[in-house]
Amino acid sequence: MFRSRLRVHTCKIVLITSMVWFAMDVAVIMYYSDCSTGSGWGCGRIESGMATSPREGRADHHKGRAIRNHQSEHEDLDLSGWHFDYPVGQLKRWEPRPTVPDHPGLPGEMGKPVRTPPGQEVLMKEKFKLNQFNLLASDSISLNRSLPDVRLEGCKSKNYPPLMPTTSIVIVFHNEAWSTLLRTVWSIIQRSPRPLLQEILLVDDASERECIDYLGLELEQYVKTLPVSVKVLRTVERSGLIRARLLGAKEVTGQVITFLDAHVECTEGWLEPLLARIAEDRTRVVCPIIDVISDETFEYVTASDMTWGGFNWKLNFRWYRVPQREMERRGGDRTQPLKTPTMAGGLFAIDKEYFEKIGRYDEGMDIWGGENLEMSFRIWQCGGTLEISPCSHVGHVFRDKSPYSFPGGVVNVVMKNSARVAEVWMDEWRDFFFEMNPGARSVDYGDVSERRKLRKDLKCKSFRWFLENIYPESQMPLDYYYLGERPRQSGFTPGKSTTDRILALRVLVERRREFRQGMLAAYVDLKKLFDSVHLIFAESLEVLVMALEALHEEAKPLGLEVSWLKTKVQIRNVETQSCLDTLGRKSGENLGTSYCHGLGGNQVFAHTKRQQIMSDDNCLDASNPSGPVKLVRCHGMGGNQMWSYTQKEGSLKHANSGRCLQKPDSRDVTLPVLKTCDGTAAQQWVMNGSFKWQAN
Ligand SMILES: *[C@@H]1O[C@H](CO)[C@@H](O)[C@H](O)[C@H]1NC(C)=O
Ligand SMILES: CC(=O)N[C@H]1CO[C@H](CO)[C@@H](O)[C@@H]1O
Ligand SMILES: [Mn+2]
Repeated sequence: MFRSRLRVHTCKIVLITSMVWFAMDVAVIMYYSDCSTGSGWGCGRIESGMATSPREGRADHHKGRAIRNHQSEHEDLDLSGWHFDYPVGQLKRWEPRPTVPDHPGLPGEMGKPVRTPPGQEVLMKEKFKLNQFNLLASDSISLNRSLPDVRLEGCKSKNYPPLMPTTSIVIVFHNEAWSTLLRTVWSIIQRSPRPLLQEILLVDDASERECIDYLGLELEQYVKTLPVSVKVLRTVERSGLIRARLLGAKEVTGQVITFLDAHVECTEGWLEPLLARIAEDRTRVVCPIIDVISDETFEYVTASDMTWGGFNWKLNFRWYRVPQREMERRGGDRTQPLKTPTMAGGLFAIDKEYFEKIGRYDEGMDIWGGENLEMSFRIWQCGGTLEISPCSHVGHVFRDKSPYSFPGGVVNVVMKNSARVAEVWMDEWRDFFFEMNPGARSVDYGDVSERRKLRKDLKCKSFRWFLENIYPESQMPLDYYYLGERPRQSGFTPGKSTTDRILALRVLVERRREFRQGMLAAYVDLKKLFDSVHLIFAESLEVLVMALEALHEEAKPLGLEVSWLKTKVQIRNVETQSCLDTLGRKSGENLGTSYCHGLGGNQVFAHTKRQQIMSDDNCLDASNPSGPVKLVRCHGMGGNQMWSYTQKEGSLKHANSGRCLQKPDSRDVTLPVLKTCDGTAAQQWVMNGSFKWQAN
């Protein structure tokens, strides 16, 4: 009877599991939205500043040279006060482009929204599916449309160097719509000082379907008519953003490479601030502020200049508020360049030689994802500077969903790329990534020896240096109690039941090439009972835990114990034996508890030297002495997020209220509460694992 019930249940679980995988896929794809073009920005936005005035550090040695090399060509120019990191003879004189004229009455002029004409809603929806944006609207807007000048007043009156390097624009596209691609091109042509715009390189990453008609010969014919050199390059097969960009970069003849996405619009004065920073110091990598072009109406909406790039434990790029420290460093001037810890990756300018020197991209990475963090860490750790220029604005069409396919599956590709970032650049902090993403351990991330050698050859600094000097506000705790135990073995752990009818679950996190990489696999070993082994596969930890818990619950009333190998660290209550669990909730929501699954993910917390209890970028936070305890974005300033813990007493004491974290009471069995400390088992929490300061 149990046998058949269990079978039915196993089937149910398998069914639920597949449904949830599907849901997860959809969720993940939506989350990464249109990130296959490298922007990862469904994910947020920024803005920030640029300036030319304060020269810093390295620019100084080149001071004299600029004047000495001064070639006859530029003799009439007064270059005093400017510092160039290029021989002056290689730089070009330039003039700002005239403002693109407004054509009132035409759709979308001045960045205004376009409304779907009545009666065309069905057609609009039909066309929306092709690119995941309102193609009907895009097609109705002039390729030369006018845009508002969104810059801060201080940007409009800035003095840029009279001489600047030339740039080649590299744009990778895949099945892009004609109107968005060509509007990108026209916005560059119309708003970039002509002498500085060496060429535009369009890299077609194996566009398919009906697109091939117009993105093929028609495009090649069209670009020949443009007033600027525009070349179309093509990959032989789908290569992904990283390899396609490398292909483009190889052909660059300008001094600076500017990477852009294929559905952007450059605004007035966008290029000068980027090139000016690089002219002074070629180790600067500069991003514009990425404004938003609505995917529904193509309205141009400015983004905040008060956010910069960060990342969480899962190595997702995230926008966070610029800390006061950085505002002060810039003297409160919002037009000054912002030193950002990481970049979104879609749009940036970099000196071509510097791009080569610091190792271009990691060619071991696939398609898309993680390359922006890899490059950000590399730039900072290897002596460069990564900036956002608040005077440069480029609009980008953000989409809710990606219209692209990802060979190999988006989860696995991103996981693999991120694992490479963690392995090469993050030193001990790699553990946070692997604890949060147990599936990453089983990913075959390939050979990283060349990238490690690059790091060594360039004498790059440690990740600790990066966290201490560039990103002290990071979501990676600088000093922490190490809360994880590496899995020592994957093997079979029998249940504790004394009967010989032991039902055991064996969790293997192993590479299974014949299935999909990065899958978690649970062996449900039923040999003793039924002479069979069942396999449960799950792409995510949440799904796996759900399946295992369902089995566990099923077996309990039958007096059977279910167990599986537990390798990850958690915070367990001594009385209830349950664990603190974020339950996947977001900032502002309550902390929870649940069955200790020992698989990491939502049950991984770090107790830091700053006395925080962190899970990813959230901290346990109690603003009210009677609770509830919430997950709140870590602010790093103590206060409601300070907790003391001693292993001996086992109490988790909230510093501000002096109260202790206690198991949930009957009102809500998943909600831990704050109570007067009494030393009972209900207030004792085991944070097991070999505690040690990660700090020296
Ligand atoms: C854009 O404007 C330029 C200059 O005003 C003009 O030469 C060009 O034909 C226009 N292009 C389109 C596609 O309207
Ligand atoms: C309560 C408990 O499980 N304690 C264990 C924590 O881990 C150490 C080894 O690191 C064991 O010795 C304890 O028994
Ligand atoms: Mn994009």
